[in-house]
Amino acid sequence: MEQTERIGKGLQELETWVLPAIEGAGDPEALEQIRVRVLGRKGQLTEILRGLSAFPPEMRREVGQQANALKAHIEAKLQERQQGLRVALHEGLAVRDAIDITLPGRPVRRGSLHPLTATLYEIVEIFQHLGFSVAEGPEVELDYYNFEALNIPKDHPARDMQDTFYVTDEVLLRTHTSPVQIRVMEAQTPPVRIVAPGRVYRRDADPTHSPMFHQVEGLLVDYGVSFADLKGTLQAFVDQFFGAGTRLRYRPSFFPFTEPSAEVDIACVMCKGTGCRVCKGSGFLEILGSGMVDPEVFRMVGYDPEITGFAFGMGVERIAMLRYGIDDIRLFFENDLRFLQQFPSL
Ligand code: 2U9
Repeated sequence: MEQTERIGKGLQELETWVLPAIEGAGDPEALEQIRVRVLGRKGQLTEILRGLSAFPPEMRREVGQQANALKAHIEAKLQERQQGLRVALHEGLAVRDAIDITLPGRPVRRGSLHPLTATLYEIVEIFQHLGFSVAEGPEVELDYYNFEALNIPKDHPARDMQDTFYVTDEVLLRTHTSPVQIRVMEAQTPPVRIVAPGRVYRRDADPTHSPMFHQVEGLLVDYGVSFADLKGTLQAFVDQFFGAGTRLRYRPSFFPFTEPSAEVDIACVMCKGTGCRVCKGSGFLEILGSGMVDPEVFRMVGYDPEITGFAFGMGVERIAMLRYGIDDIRLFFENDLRFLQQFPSL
């Protein structure tokens, strides 16, 4: 009897602190703590109910009923309070975190084009205004399109300067964008007026050479095209890109796919031709290669033997380095913001 009285008292005590505590819980976490203290695995009421099982049935009945009733009551109160808190939270949020539409907007930080992308776009756009279309092709190319069709057979010494990354003996990363022009000529008849911009790959790495770099190549094919057309087109390009009246110098050269071939220099952008550190005293800067398309190339794409054309190619990194006075090509690929943010308006 003494024991049941003690339990009854315990239940009363429990009720006197639990119910006000539930009412006073300010948030869902506090409510959960109360639930665990009372109804959890080691909670006060749970312990009481567990203790009852040791009593004989007639003693258990009365206190058991009391305990179970209290349990149901507490559970109902917990649920009620939980619901109340949820509503309060919702209303509180609506007031506290509503967007103040009278505040000024947060400024959006604008990005800018990578200096190489901007340079490439600018070059391409100038040729588009001269009537050239843009053609693109795969960076993973067949040996045939990258070399064979450009008059560079398997044992040709020109391959040494264009060693690349091979996927298989016949599949490689293109060393220039010239295979794009071959693909276009296979697909369409003259006239052809295209520029082929894009990434190219070579086994090369030093301050002025990167294993991956960008080129813009051009090809114009029609009947009666001469070297004078090539010179006029390139003069129009440099007038736009480097400034009106930029002087050009043509030096004889050799490429397996053009004959005759020429390397093209501009009068140094720094000293205008008098000789300085940038042009190493020569007064000129090499900017591109060019030539009349070798008839052998036309023969391989099945063009009329009487057809004529000129082609040229330039390295985008090289041109951007000259223009901005950059002395290390790797700066383009390190993505250091201190470098990139110097070209904010590009
Ligand atoms: C076809 C026929 C001819 C493209 C040409 C060059 C000269 C040239 C270099 C410039 C710097 C490569 O990136 S670089 O090292 N390119 O000198 N490229 S003529 O001639 C072609 C292309 C396609 C069908």
